[in-house]
Amino acid sequence: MTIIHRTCTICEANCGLSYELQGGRVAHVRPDDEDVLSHGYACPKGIANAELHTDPDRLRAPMRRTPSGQFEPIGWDEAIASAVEGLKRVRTSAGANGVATYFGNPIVHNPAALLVRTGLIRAIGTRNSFSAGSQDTSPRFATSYHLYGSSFTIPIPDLERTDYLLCLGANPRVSNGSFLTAPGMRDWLRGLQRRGGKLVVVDPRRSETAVQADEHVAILPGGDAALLLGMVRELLTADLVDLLAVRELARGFDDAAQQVRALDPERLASACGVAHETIARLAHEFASAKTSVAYSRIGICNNRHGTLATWATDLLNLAAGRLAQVGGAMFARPALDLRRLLAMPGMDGHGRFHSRVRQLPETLGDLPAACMAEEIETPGHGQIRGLLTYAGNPVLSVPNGRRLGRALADLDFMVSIDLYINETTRHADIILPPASPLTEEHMDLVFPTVMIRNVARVSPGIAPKGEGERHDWEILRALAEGMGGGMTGTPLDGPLRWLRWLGAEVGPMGILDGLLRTGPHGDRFLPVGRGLSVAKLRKMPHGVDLGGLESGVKDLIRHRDRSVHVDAEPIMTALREFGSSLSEPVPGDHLLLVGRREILSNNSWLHNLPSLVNGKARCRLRVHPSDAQAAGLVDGEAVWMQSRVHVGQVPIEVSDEMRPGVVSLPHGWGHQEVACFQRAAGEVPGVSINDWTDDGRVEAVVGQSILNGVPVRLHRTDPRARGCAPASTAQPQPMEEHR
Ligand SMILES: Nc1nc2c(c(=O)[nH]1)N[C@H]1C(S)=C(S)[C@@H](COP(=O)(O)OP(=O)(O)OC[C@H]3O[C@@H](n4cnc5c(=O)[nH]c(N)nc54)[C@H](O)[C@@H]3O)O[C@H]1N2
Ligand SMILES: Nc1nc2c(c(=O)[nH]1)N[C@H]1C(S)=C(S)[C@@H](COP(=O)(O)OP(=O)(O)OC[C@H]3O[C@@H](n4cnc5c(=O)[nH]c(N)nc54)[C@H](O)[C@@H]3O)O[C@H]1N2
Ligand code: SF4
Ligand SMILES: [Mo]
Repeated sequence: MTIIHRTCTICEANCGLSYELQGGRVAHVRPDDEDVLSHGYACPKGIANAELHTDPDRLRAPMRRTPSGQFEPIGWDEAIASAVEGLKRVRTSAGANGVATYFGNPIVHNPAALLVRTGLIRAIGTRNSFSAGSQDTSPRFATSYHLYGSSFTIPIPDLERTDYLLCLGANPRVSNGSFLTAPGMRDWLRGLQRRGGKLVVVDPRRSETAVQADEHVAILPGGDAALLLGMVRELLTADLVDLLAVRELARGFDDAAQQVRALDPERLASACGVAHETIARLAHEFASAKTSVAYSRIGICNNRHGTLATWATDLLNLAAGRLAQVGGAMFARPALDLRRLLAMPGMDGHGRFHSRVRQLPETLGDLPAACMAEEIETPGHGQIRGLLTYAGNPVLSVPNGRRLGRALADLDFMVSIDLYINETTRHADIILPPASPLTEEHMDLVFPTVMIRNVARVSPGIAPKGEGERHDWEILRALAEGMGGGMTGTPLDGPLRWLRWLGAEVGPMGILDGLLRTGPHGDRFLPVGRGLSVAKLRKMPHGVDLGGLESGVKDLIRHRDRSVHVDAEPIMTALREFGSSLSEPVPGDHLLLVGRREILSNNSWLHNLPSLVNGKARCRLRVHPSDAQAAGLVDGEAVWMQSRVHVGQVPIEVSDEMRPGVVSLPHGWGHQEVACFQRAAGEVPGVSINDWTDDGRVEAVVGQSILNGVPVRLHRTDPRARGCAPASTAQPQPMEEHR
């Protein structure tokens, strides 16, 4: 029996797992008790990694789509050549922007692929690059970019020491934390409470985290900017702002403060559906706790005021003197720092170019995915006619996914790099499947920037990849080279070419090794000393702990004056517009749809692993009893839900955990169309929430998809029979329209 310790790369918690191998087969997967980060925590998805490794429906060979919509296996050389030929053909006929790329969530868990991604996009030469960011983190990136000068300078709550955690739009008990890598969230939160601290959860649903909390504030979806700015306003009017801390750290606070003071507190209260007295009390508690921190995530980002609310989270921390302080919002200083790569020319930024049809801005080089369908459908120079997707499923993950699915079917050429035939990749002409992710050596690159402690780990593959199989990065590199480019598309390409010429092949691990060794804990290539290298980490199977979070942020700020720029223009504009929107009446004749996550799912995948989908079907719309009664609905019944872009049926679950007027549905379901390719998922298909979400309306600063707070109506019978049909192809609306 062999035991191999390896980081789980499914979600952001990055838990350490132990794989017990017998005769080359995985006999058991357990949490690694000695892992320096997770100390014996893992969830059922981590344990199910072994099922992913052996899933017979996971693709083992490249596939070509046949005219009948089925797939046939082909050889690697032919597959890569056809992919390159197809992409080049579109580039010749439609121009470089005619070839789009979409990189899905799992790339952030694969540092080698992430390093090669830029090289491929630059080799294609397209500006039409899309990702999961606009359904996830773009508001956080843009806020950090404007405040601190780097998209990845991301404040995280000091869970280890804080006395007061205000958690908004996140459900870490289920998600295990997002932009907050701290495995074993239940224990972190219990630790806070045991110290006598307070956990306040702001969520329109009494989530699993809210159940554990000391106080649950059932906010109106989309109301967080109003709540947070209301709290900052209270600090200003009650003279509770830590002016010393603000002057020391920031620039432009007074201008922002002036605007916040001018907001009407009663209007703020009605915009978030939380009483003014509660907002004021929360502000006083926040300021008077020994230490405190506000933390916000997805529920806030994927919202009509996503960037403004994310900025307001940081503003509250700053105003109360909690930014970069112990027990407050702190910053990681990892041994291997992604921010050094982002600092290379052309990598980081926001608003440097815009989409063709709707003029939506890029963030970190990617355009908002809400405009993918219209960029494919709208004729003209730069129209998308070819697409490469990597580890993504935008048909289920972006708003109005059905419309995108129809658009994909109309492309001239599409290639996908994925483990499965899913709702998106089924439209590809060629699918290139990587070897099982468990066969690749892994080193944490993205998540150390948001880790609760600074740790460094290198994990081996649990088995060699099969004969002729390729890792993701090898596939991406082959495509980048085929399209005439280099490996990384950064200034690193020059030295790499030199080394290759000298006979030394440097792959992604070599680049990471170089970054590690020249970083703050690196060995600087010296033969003796305590410094780190990949070779040394390979001998530390549970990783190394380099200490907890340290206070201060100036060393991480990339603005020349080393201060936090509170008054960045795009956000000040959003603040002014928000102020004027407060006088508009809050429409009230519909329900608001929000999303949720479940412990056994990870976005749209893992639904083909039997251990994660057995039991009761989980894709149900939760409805408050009063709303169910008003619509004449009973528990378990299938209801017709109508939004601006879609009408369809979904089973309901009546639950008083919902704020009245708000309904909730998990995302990532809707597998009917791939039932023959993913047999277990096909048994419990569910429906996709993103059939109902609207690509026509986006958030104002970054063009974020609005996936929470989507207006819907519930009907007992098909409303189309009565002539109330949504626009079948919704026309996009200008950004300003939906404030
Ligand atoms: N088990 C599991 N874990 C996961 C994932 C998964 O799919 N399953 N996905 C991973 C990924 S990719 C990510 S990005 C993270 C996300 O992790 P989190 O950011 O923690 O996201 P969610 O668990 O979706 O929790 C969002 C919460 O916001 C609430 N909400 C909705 N609208 C609003 C609003 O307007 N205001 C407020 N205050 N709250 C609102 C929802 O009710 C929900 O409880 O999770 C990661 N971890
Ligand atoms: N309504 C609503 N929509 C949402 C969200 C929400 O909260 N509500 N959340 C959004 C968020 S935060 C995210 S991150 C997105 C996620 O959405 P996407 O990033 O579009 O896709 P995923 O559902 O994560 O699907 C990942 C795909 O990658 C494949 N894959 C997994 N591992 C690997 C690998 O190692 N290599 C390769 N080549 N392929 C791999 C899987 O087979 C799967 O097909 O969804 C977003 N959509
Ligand atoms: S919480 Fe589960 S899925 Fe996420 S890293 Fe840990 S074991 Fe893996
Ligand atoms: Mo995500």
